[in-house]
Amino acid sequence: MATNRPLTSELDGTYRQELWTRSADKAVVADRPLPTPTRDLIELQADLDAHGYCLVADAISPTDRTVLREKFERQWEAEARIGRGLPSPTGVHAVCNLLNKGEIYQKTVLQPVVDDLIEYLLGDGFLISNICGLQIVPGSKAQGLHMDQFLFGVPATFALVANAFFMIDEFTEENGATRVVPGSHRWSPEQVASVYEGLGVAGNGVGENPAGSIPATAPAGTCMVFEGRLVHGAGKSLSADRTRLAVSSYYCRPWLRPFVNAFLSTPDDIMESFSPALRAQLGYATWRLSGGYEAPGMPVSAEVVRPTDQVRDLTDTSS
Ligand SMILES: O=C(O)CCC(=O)C(=O)O
Repeated sequence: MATNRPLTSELDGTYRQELWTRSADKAVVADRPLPTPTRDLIELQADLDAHGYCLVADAISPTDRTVLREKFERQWEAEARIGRGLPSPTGVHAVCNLLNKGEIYQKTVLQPVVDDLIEYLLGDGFLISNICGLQIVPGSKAQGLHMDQFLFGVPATFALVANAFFMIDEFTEENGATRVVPGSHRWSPEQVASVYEGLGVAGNGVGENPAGSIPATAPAGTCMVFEGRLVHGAGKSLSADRTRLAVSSYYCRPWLRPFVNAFLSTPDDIMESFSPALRAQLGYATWRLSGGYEAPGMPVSAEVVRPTDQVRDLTDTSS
């Protein structure tokens, strides 16, 4: 199981060797079939190596899926009412920073098999970057194809970020299953550049499903883990009445800045309610020689300004 463990090897050079081994692209079996849902870790890792994504079977129970769907929809409506919803150029309903918004989200994303796969991609000490809900609704347009790590602006031949996409509904082409380009994580810089010509996260101007991509279809309850170099994008809704919800748990390497700053975004009482393992994934742990506080020679900040208007669970009517 993945741990945010301190290594004794950080200064003796074994760590550099370990990082290099993790970072180098693995040799892949030619013509490996596209991923199908499984819980076999070796198969899942081989799918990640060959295709840039894998499908973890039976990651969320039907009962939890019902609770998650209902809770997400109420939270989205409540945030929209107070003007805190994320703007979406493609019409998707999105809610950010879900760990603030109900305990069920911890249970959903903290799973040993997912941690193991994220550690396989990003190494130990990985951080939660953002946990959000993404619901494609009738009328949602396709997103432009993109790589998640493109935002860092640094071409890297290894994964900088990774995503665990919990499918709360069955993913079908009709309801807007995520579009993927299998194997694109091993593309050359020239191939990657060609994808970005005229495209972008906001869409390709017409909102149609992009050529060259396939829908990552799978039963409800599956978790699609994919790495930051995989070319992908949200699919277009072709349905008049069906929605598609995913809880996306997005991670980064421990030396990158997460999308959401947990120290500013999580009120103290909620942070204190988290397990030490979860707090470590939110940055309450050192990694190698980084991430501590009051390190020798480091002045303590003179002023700490911590917001108090974070959005919480707006579906909880018990208080
Ligand atoms: O919702 C999806 O299928 C993909 C979303 C995505 O890639 C994004 O928001 O960047």
